[in-house]
Amino acid sequence: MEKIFRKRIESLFSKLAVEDIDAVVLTNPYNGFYFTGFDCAVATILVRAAEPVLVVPRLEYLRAKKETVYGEVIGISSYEAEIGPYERVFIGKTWDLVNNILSEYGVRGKVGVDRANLKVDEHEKLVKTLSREITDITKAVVSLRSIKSEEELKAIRKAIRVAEEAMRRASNCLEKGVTEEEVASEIERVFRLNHADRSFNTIVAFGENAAYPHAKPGDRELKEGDLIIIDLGAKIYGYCSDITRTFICGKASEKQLKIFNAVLEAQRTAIESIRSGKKAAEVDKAARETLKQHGLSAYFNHGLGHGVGLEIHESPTLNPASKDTLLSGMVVTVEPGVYLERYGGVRIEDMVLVVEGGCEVLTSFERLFF
Ligand SMILES: [Mn+2]
Repeated sequence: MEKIFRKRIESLFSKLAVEDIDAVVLTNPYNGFYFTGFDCAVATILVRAAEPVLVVPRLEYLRAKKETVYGEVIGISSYEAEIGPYERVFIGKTWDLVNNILSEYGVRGKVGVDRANLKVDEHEKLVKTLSREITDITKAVVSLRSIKSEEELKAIRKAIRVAEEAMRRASNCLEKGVTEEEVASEIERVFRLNHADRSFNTIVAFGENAAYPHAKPGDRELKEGDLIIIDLGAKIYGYCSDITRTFICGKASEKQLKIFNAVLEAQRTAIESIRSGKKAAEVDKAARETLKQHGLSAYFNHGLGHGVGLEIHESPTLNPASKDTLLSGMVVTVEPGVYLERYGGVRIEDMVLVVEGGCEVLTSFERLFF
């Protein structure tokens, strides 16, 4: 395990080599997790050729000691209080502690910070306190995280397996009279019993509620003729999965079939267009053009997809404005949808792994149920 994290830190510094950066301070907890295995650090300090130092809230100190794969842990508290004999706690401000640590390690040059995560006033405080040149290294971290290693793919595949088991369970619950909340709770029971968490709030939407891409499950009961959107994701070892299926209660109407088949075709066209080197915006366009041919593109009100990893939405982004290029090793969703006010909606979402010359569809749950 330690080797994996060491390698990631080395990769980061070799990416930053041209910028002459000797130390990095990460404030996004997901970035911290990626380099140390602990998910809750307020600051993760990486100094070239040294072990990482994690600054964690005092109450997380023991868990951090246990879960951090390698490196030092220091608890932080903003107020004076008695300290336990086994604790290492700094009383004061986070940036003061970070500054002390950098000085201890003799860091005088430029410091890289994942600035995208920081609120403006926090960034100002950081600049003042560190009194060193600071440079934004968000891009380097984002691009490292977007390419998944074998170990990460293993975790993602496992998260997908649990998600698909939950989708199976949910699809077996779709009897008339069941509520959205009841189906959502069955899904989350499957997660829990498989040592998984949810990657995001589970979506179960019946009938007219399926017109809201991010519908919240409520007490709506399932009725004959309803479109049903279920969007769920499990999280295992920190890694997320994300899958959506659309079902119909009873017999599908012609209009429902027309929408469903258009979305399915848009998804297929987009998936077929994916390969390493392809512009993400082009893949979005492939789906949008297909929906246009069916007169439905105006009802596709979100982007085609997103990267998935430690975060449910991460780089790259697949939408018309995206500047991202898909590369081998990226894991992305492909999720076209059509939503009609007061009627309902259809969305079909799968996860794919970008490879040379194409992609591997990681999700395997059937898409057609009627
Ligand atoms: Mn998604």
